[in-house]
Parts: sequence; C-alpha cells; structure tokens
Amino acid sequence: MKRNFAVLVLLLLMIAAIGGFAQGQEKSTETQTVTVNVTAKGFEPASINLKANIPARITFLRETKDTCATSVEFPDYKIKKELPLNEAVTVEITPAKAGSLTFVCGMKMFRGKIVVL
Ligand SMILES: [Cu+2]
Repeated sequence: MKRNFAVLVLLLLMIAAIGGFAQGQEKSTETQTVTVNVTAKGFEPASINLKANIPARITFLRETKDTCATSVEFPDYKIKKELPLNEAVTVEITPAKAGSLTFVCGMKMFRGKIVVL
C-alpha cells in the first residue's frame, strides 16, 4: 500500500516535470515580430496588433530626414530610443494584457497604436 503511493507520487512528479519542460520550451521560442517604417507621414503602419504574453520585437526604420520622428517612446514601458536615419532599431516588449498601448515620437506629434489581443 505504501509502495503504491510512492509509485503514484513519483509518476505525478514525472508528469509535472515533462509538462513544465514543454511549457518552458514553448515560451522561450515564441516571439512576434513587426516592422514599422518612419516616413514623412509618421509611423507606417500607425496601428499594429500584438498578442498578449508573448515577447514582441518591434523594429523601427526611419527612412526620411523629413520627419520630426527622430526618436520613439513607449510611455507605458518608459522606453525611449533614438531613430537614426536608415538604421533599424528594435524595441522589445511583452504586452501583459489585452488592451491598447501607444508609441509616440519624441515631440509627441506622431502616434502609433498597439492593439493587444
Ligand atoms: Cu515628432
């Protein structure tokens, strides 16, 4: 009787370990990526969709001198990055919950929206 119980506990521990391993692996490999161009019109696209709880890599590429968006800010994450001309700059965030977030240029004239699903 005591031995059966020990076997059962061991079995449950093994199942938990395998489950934990599979979950950990899935989390570390999944990433979502999106590219936003910075043009004379502002951020293009101005609205992007991301999934909650999955690390996101948002790459900004400023293609013109004719814009005031020489930097980008994510107020919700207190992130600010310079956007040198023709240089890809990646911002990494993991949206925690569904809803909407914004990013703005340094002077807050251009805005972009992130819809978290
Ligand atoms: Cu601006």
